[in-house]
Formats: sequence, C-alpha cells, structure tokens
Amino acid sequence: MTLPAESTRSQIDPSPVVPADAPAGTYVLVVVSNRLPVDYEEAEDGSVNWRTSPGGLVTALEPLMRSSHGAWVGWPGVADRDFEPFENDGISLVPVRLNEADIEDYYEGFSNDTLWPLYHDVIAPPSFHRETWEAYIAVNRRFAAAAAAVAAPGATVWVHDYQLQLVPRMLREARPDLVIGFFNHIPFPPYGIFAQLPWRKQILHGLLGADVIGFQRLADAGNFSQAVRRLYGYPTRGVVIDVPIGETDQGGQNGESRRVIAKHFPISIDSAGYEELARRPDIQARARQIREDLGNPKTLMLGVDRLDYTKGIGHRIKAFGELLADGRLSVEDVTLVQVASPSRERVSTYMALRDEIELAVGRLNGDFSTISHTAISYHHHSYPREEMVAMYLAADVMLVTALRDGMNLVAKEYVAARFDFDGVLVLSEFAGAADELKQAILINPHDIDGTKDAIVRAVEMPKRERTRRMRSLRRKVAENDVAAWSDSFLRALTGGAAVPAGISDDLDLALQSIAGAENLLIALDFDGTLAPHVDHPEDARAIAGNREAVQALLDLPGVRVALVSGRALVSLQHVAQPQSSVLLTGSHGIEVQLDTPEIELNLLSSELEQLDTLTRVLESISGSIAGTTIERKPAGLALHTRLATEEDGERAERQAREQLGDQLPGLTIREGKNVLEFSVRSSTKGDALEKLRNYTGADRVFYAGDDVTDEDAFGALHDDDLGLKIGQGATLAGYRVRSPHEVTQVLVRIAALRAGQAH
Ligand code: GDG
Repeated sequence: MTLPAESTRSQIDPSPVVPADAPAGTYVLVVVSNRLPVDYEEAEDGSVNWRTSPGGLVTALEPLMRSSHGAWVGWPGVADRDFEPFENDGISLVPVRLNEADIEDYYEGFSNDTLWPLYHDVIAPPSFHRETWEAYIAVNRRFAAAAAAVAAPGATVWVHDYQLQLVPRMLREARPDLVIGFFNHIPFPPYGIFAQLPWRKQILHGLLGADVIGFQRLADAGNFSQAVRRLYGYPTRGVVIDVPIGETDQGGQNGESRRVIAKHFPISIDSAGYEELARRPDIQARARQIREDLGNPKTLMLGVDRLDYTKGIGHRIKAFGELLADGRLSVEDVTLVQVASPSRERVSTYMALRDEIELAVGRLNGDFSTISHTAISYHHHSYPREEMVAMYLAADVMLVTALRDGMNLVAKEYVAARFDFDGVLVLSEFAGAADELKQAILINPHDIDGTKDAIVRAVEMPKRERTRRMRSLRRKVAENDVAAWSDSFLRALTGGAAVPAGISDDLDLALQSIAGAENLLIALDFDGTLAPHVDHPEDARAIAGNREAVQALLDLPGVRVALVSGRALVSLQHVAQPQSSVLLTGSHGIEVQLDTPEIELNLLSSELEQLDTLTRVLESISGSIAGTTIERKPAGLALHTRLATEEDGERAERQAREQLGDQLPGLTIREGKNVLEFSVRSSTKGDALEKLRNYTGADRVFYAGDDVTDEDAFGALHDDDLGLKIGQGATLAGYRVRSPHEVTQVLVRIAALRAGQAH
C-alpha cells in the first residue's frame, strides 16, 4: 500500500493496536523507552542474570517506580528472543522483542541514520528509505501495544525519545483513557531542516498524541511548535497547542480540540550521587593515581563522549593539535585524555568516524608525543562510573565541544563531581547544557581559533576565578537535579494527584521568596479562583474575607493587584466589584482598564475594518434568516441561533462560516451551544498578563487560576514567578491549592510576609 505524500497516517496495519476485548493492565505509571535499563548476562552454566545499567533516567524514576506500582517497557538488548516480564531491583520490566531485521531497519536505520543526523542539524547527511520508515512504524506499534497491555485504566504513560515518536498517537488511539507524556532527549531541529523528512507530518501527528511533549531547550520546543503551525496550521499560544480532535480520536466531535503542552524541561543528573562518589577516598586516590600514571602533567584535559559525530571530537583534537604546533601549549605540560565510548558500531557513518578520529589521534601523537609524554591518551572503551568520576576529579579542564547536543550530561557530571570547587568547564554553546551553565567558558566549536583561545584561557585561569565559576555552576546543577526534572515533567503531565489541604511547606517557601520582590504583581483569575463556580454566572461573588485580603495587599508599597478574566469587563466589574486601584483585564486580555475610568479596547485600524466586514456579513445573514440574532462583543460578534429552527440555525451558521472564511480567513471562531462567536483578535490570559507585567514594571508575578484558559497565563510566567493552580487537572503552575478559600489564605499570607519583610 502506498501512502499519500502528506498522509498523516502513522499505521500501515489498520488493525487496532490492542484487541477491543483485551483486559486493561495494572500499572499506574508506565515508562517506555527503546532500551530497558538492564543488561543481559549469561553465565557459562547458562544461567541468566540482569544487571541494572545505571543511567540518570533510572536513578530519577526508580523511587517513583517502586512506590507507585510502575512498569518499564523496552528492548532488553538481545535480538530475536522473547522474554517474559520480570522484576529487577523492585522495578517491573516488560521486554519488547526486536529481531535482527528490526535492529537494522528501525534502530540502526531510521532512528540512527535518518532521525539522529536530521535532528542534529544534518551534521551528517540523513538517509531517507521507505523500508526503514515502515520498520519504524511497525516497531513503534509493538512498543505501543506492549505499553497499552500493561497500563491500568487512567494510567500515566511516559514515552522517551526519538526512536518512539509514533507511540503517543498509537497509544491514544488504543487507550483514550491514558495520560500520555513524551520527552525528546535530543534536539528538535528548525523547520527548514525538519521539513526535509518525507514523513514529517506523520511524525508530528504521532507526537501530538501526547498531552505533554517535553524538550531539552526552549528553542527545541519553539521549533516543534513552529513545525506544527507550518504543517498543520493548528493554533499555538506560548506552550499550548490546540489540536483538533479528529474522527480517529474516540469521543471526539467536530470543532472540539485537545490542549497539548510543548515545553522545555532540561534534563539533569543525580548530582548528589556524583558528589557522593567523588567524596569517596578510594575514588580520590584513583584520581591521583591517574595523574601520576600520566606523568603528573601540569594540566590534564579531559573529553568523555560516546564516539559520535555530533560530539565534535575531531574539532577538539584539531584545536589541541594546533595549540601544540603553535607552541602555545607544550606536551610536557598538557595531556588530553579522550574517552570515546563505543557506539552504534554497525552504522557505516560511525565506522568511518572511528577511523577518522583514530587517524587524527595517531597523527597528533606521532607528531607531538615524546617517550615520556603522550599528547592524547585515547580510550575506545566504556568504564565503570567510579572510574569516570575519578577522571572528572583528575581533570583540570573538561572539554565539551559538541556541534549539537540535546543536553550533554557529561558537562553536568563534571560539575557535580567537583566538590572541591576547582576545574574549568569549556562548553559548546550548541549543547543544551549551555542554556543553564553560563559560567562555563562557552565556545563555538566550529570556530577553531576561538576554541583554541578558550582552551588556553581555561589552562591559565587563576584559582580564584575557577572557584567563583565552579561555585555558580555547582549551584545550578545541585538545584536542578534529575529528580527535579522528572517531578516537574510529571507535575505538568498528571497534576491530577489529590491536592493536599492548606498551604504546603513548599508553597510557603515560594511565597516567602516572592513576597520579597521589589515590584510585585498579584494577578488573579476571578471565577473559580476568588469566587466559587455557580450555575448562573451573574450570581458569582468572591468569598468572604477575600476583599480584606486584597485590600491588605493594595495597602502595601510596591504591590499591584490585577484581575485577569475571560468575562467581558462590564460583567467582571458587576460580579467582582473591585476596589478602584485594582487593575482589570477582561475578554481574555482584549479589554483592559489600567488606572483609567474607561475601559480600553485598543483595536488596530485593520481590526476595526475586519469588525466592520464581520458586522456587515452577520447582519445580512441574521436579517434574512428568522430566529437568528447577533450580539456585539468587545472585539467581535456572536451569532445566536437558539430561537431559530434547527434547519435555519444550521443554515445560518454554515453561511456565516463560508462567507467569513472567504472574506476574513484569520478570524478566531469559537463554537458554543446554539452560538457561533467570531472575534477579530485572538487574545489569551497570557497576553493579558504580559500587558500587566509591562504596565506595572513588576519584577516578579504571582498568578492564580483554575481554568484551562489560565494555562496560557501560567505559560507566560518567568522562572522567578509563582503560578498557583486551584484544584486538580494538568497544569503548568508550580503549586496548587484546593479552593478559593485557600486562595484567600494565600493572599493573606503574602500580605503578612511582605509587611513583615518591610520592617
Ligand atoms: C542523549 C543526548 C542528552 C559515557 N561514556 C561512559 C559513560 N558515559 C555516560 C556519561 C553520560 C552519558 O553516558 C552520556 O550522556 P550525554 O548527555 O553526554 O550524551 P548522549 O549519550 O548522546 O545522550 C544528550 C542525553 O541523551 C540525556 O537526555 O543529554 O544530549 O544526546 O552520563 O557519563 N558512562 C560510563 N562509562 C563510559 O565509558 N559508566
């Protein structure tokens, strides 16, 4: 069967991923990754042993997997063999079978010879083969089926990495009850590069089956959203993408959409674990031994990478070789230890790379090494983690020169190991880690002269500067360890966990911090946040005590309070009756009233023209079809059909859609029961918050809200701000309380803290 060139279908096999009558599994948390976190060992007597392969991901998820009845689905690393699910170190492992042909086509082929180079800025040319794409679909389907079979009703499934991008959609189609997350460990390329992929739409479609799609860098998430806009035209606002629910999504109807969050969650390491190893006396002794064995060079430089063309090993060797040739470094003083751990050895590009690197190392050593001093000590092996940490401790300068890298954990591991606050990290700006590790010496590895200067600077850096930089780097890595990473991802994904009563200790700490802002903006949703939801919107009132809490905040210097509502401002004023100095935004930011007696609606002249056209079209339709009426809204109009016959109502809506679709294609349309709303401006609470931030000049923002529309505002918060979600449901907010009553407690607490801090 041939697929249409831009087909969105991600399944060649039309049968369901799981049979309709299959019983649901029992695991409430399921992690899916290409490889299981274990290695297979067969003893001489034929007995089988599984050894945990300790990666950051396992360390991060282990406690959670144990406490929450979790399962891990993945390939156990042995081809052509079926293994029953088994338990290892308290984690349930569910093996997925891969045959030799799958490994060749799905893993070495499509994953590592197509997606890997494409996603890494086409540093190596990607190959595009229809057979490997088909293998990719088939294997993704196998992983999806395995996960669907073990997941309990309503379970959370977290899918990892570029090998499994179709799994989220396949899972959603098979099991609409699941909460699905996806994390991409490698970069997501700019549109101009991604667009080369013949199956670009299928990949996006596959990913958009997830509820939350996590990336390493802000730029990766931006590239993804842009690709979705360009190839599907779905509206994206900040981190939120509105994905229409298609006919394949069970329970969906035309016009409905799902919210998908695409956001960066930079991964990290078990930093305490690395520090613990580094503090072990035997490992420190080993570090001294390594230096001694190398002839105690003045400066030991280190590179640790999988032998991969993205890591810039060749660029590093070239820079080092030129420094030796220029006489700026001497082999008597400086040795470079390069660990290049074996990787993807059956892929031809990797074979060629190995030859190229080893030729360069051999040449350089031939040119510069002496009998007593080796320029590059090169190792094509894997080492135990203890040995790696000893090398980190031994190295004065760590070289991370990746040409493109999702994050680069080696950079973070080096920092975590340096509890002595010494050592210099030279870090490529093309590694995700550069977004956080700004106190490293940042380089562009393509610029060989710049890289050489950076290496010399690192070698010569005075102790005081080394300590200052390392202190700041260590703070970053310790604060954002891998546990914080998985917490924040899972919090964004599930959020549905029961919300504890009152103000949690975590929240209180965050309130203490935000209360110290110079200029603080307290921005609050109204319905569901200050006022309980009621049946008739006009009856909504803020709960008792709330007005006093807001007044206490208004009385403090450097604090502004704002209401951010989806209601039209007249309605908001009516129900909230705010104090006159409260700033108001309504209609999701279209209307504002900022210290003025009048409501402002700053429509652009082009928008006013659109509003005219819109009015003309709808008036003419409503004038000719009985029972239809129009209602004027701040930046649009609503066509009501409640009083018309069903047939007339449908006709009116159809005509409106058709005529306006032709004349005003950019119009925002919202569909309600017997009403179609058209608006010339699409605005969100995120836009409202931006306006308020600019107007007040606030350095920090507290935002509280309960609704999905508040997610746009949470998405617009900065790192130092505080988002508070009221109630359950997926959210980008960092904190939660249960009800409007607790919001009042929180406001009282902020006022008290700030008043206290002022003394
Ligand atoms: C992908 C993304 C992203 C290496 N050699 C040995 C060894 N290692 C360990 C390192 C580190 C890990 O392997 C490599 O992680 P990186 O992050 O540096 O790079 P990738 O393998 O390309 O990982 C990357 C990562 O996923 C996580 O999201 O950061 O950007 O490409 O932990 O220490 N460990 C041992 N012996 C070795 O010889 N024990």
